[in-house]
Amino acid sequence: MTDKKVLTLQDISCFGQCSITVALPIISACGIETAVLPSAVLSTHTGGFVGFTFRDLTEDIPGIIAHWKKEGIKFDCLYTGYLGNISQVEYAKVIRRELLNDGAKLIVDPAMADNGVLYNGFDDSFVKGMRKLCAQADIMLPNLTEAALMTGIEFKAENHTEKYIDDMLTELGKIGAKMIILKGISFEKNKIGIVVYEADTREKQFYFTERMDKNSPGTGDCFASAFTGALMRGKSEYESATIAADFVRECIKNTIDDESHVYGVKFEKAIPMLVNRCNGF
Ligand code: PXL
Repeated sequence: MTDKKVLTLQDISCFGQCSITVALPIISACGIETAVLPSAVLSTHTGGFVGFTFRDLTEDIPGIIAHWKKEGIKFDCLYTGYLGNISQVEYAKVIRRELLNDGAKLIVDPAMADNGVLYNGFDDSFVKGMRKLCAQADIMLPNLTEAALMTGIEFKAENHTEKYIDDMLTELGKIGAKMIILKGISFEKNKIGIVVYEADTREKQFYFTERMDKNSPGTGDCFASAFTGALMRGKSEYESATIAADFVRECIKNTIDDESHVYGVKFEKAIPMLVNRCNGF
């Protein structure tokens, strides 16, 4: 039997529990081999640290792709996250064409904004480029801030109405991704959730869980990684999204009592739960 292989394109934030440093252990915990294509190297992530280093690795990407091509290396999924430079969208397209097996998935987490604002260093042209990458995706995983930026609809943090979410999904559906998993929906004060939306059929399925009173960088990466791992283990998109949502809730639960731990979530403590869920327990 051949197991699925994932390639993830995102940055290495050397410290800070996000991007590749969470994607590798999480997808591995799901039982799935993961290769990395680092988009940039930063000393830390950009959400709360000052004076971080940043090295854009765009120049290294074509040589890496060419070598893999020569070796006949192929993947069953390309999962993209934080890009070091918007020109990397073109390389994601090349990888999709040349390094993916038939039936492989392109999963795009448009990691560029949260809590109503763009991450440090990103601008409108980055949003436009990310929208183009999302257009190619089988599955895109925006949070509400990213969805608002890509659709031009106003961002609302909470107290959402069904109409607000429906309008957002209709506009997101026009981007071109086959499936949209929109995160950060809140119809009730103590609940937070996601909707899994199929663009063609307009079918939507919601999932809600307990809202935790803590906002941490890296939770989007934990979600996308657990989702990717579960999906590659053969779970449906909806089940994978529920596993990812529960996993993120557990990550935050394991962090909430430590007030000094503000830069990320203790995802390591929630890995046993993720392994169990991937194994069907
Ligand atoms: O977790 C998203 C993320 C990834 N990579 C870098 C970031 C952030 C969020 O701030 O700064 C470098």
